[in-house]
Amino acid sequence: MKETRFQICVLGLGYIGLPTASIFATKGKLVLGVDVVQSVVDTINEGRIHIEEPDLDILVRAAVQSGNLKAATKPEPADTFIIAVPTPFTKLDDGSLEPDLSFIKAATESIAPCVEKGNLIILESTSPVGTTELMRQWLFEAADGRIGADDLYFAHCPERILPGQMLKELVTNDRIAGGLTPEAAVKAKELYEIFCSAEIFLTDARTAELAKLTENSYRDVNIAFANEMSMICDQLGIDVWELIKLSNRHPRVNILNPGPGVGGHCIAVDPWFVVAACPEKARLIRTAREVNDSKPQHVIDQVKQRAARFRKPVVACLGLAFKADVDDLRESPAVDIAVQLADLFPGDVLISEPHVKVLPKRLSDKAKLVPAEEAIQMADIVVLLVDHKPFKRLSRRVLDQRVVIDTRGCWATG
Ligand code: SAJ
Repeated sequence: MKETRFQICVLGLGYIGLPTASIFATKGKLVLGVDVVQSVVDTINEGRIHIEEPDLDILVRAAVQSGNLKAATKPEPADTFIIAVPTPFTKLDDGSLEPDLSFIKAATESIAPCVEKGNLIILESTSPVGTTELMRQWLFEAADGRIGADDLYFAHCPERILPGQMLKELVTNDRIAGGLTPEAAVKAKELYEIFCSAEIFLTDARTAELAKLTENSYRDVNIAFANEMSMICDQLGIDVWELIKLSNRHPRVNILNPGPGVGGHCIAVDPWFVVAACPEKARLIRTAREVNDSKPQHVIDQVKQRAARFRKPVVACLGLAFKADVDDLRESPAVDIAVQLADLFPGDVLISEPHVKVLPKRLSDKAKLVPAEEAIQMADIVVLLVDHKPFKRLSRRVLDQRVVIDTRGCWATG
């Protein structure tokens, strides 16, 4: 890489930061990607990736080989800084989650020695309302009088890309540029226009922050409706898949799919940031979270009920990921269900998950990882937890003589 000043510095090289840094680099920008984990930095500098996402390896390799993307553990001066670090959370006694902004604060403080008059600072991490303002405050405190209050431009530009389709959506999704000032929003828009072919809407930072949380809360509420209907149907002995298929024939009804619960690091988490900000007002959002969080226990109760007629049932759990065709096990209801079933039926739980080579720690000494056909062949009860493509393709004949609990409607006939 030439000895030169970087144009863009991206902090956090995970699911959002890495594709973003790489796409800017392939568009000719000189990009420094920063991550606190040395092994992540080394992997990227070798042109390889540490996360699974279709075609991300090709993009990163191209970016590194072009000489425009370099990774490091420390930031350097640049024109623009993009903060894309995770927003972890703390679990409270009532089951709700509270955002933990310590990673955003640390990333902001780490750029304080590098920032210069005229720089644009963008927060991409999903954040509670007011975080961009806090970021400005943290930065000025850390810069210790080296820069003035009006010297920098701050904006929140939330990411909306869907895991599994990230590279396509990075380019084709509309975006929101929310500035602490109108000038900052315009500057952010101009930056994303480098690779984004869709519309970019200008707003203020607080609206942009809440827009991101609103999108994921909206989806959570709609999935909760589907999950609630599935539990009502189970009680009434009605096939929920047929019910939804028929109801969705109404021109203004579009019910989503029930499942074993809602997982991932976004939809199962972000609505709580709204609840934490306005607990008295966010009643529907809180209830939706509670409904979705109650679904794993409903599935376990179904298995217990169906297992009662066996002396020592063998249970096959198909899938651990938080959704179909990804390897991400974060906040996955399937993992919680498998762990509890392994406790209920010690030594008799088999797991099939085509996207992992070893079971997560919580399961490794309780259950066995085997291919799907083998698990089904040995099982009395088959619990489908994730609708991965290979499970959808299984011949229905292998399920004959088995008790089948299909939480995703993967084999629904309705
Ligand atoms: N799910 C259902 N039923 C459905 C749809 C989803 O049970 O009908 C479950 C999935 O199985 C999974 C969870 O919901 O456990 C979330 O999956 P998802 O595919 O709906 O969303 P994510 O978490 O992969 O990505 C979401 C997206 N947000 C919206 O669709 C509003 C994505 O656009 C965001 O960028 C991402 O969150 C994020 O980073 O916030």
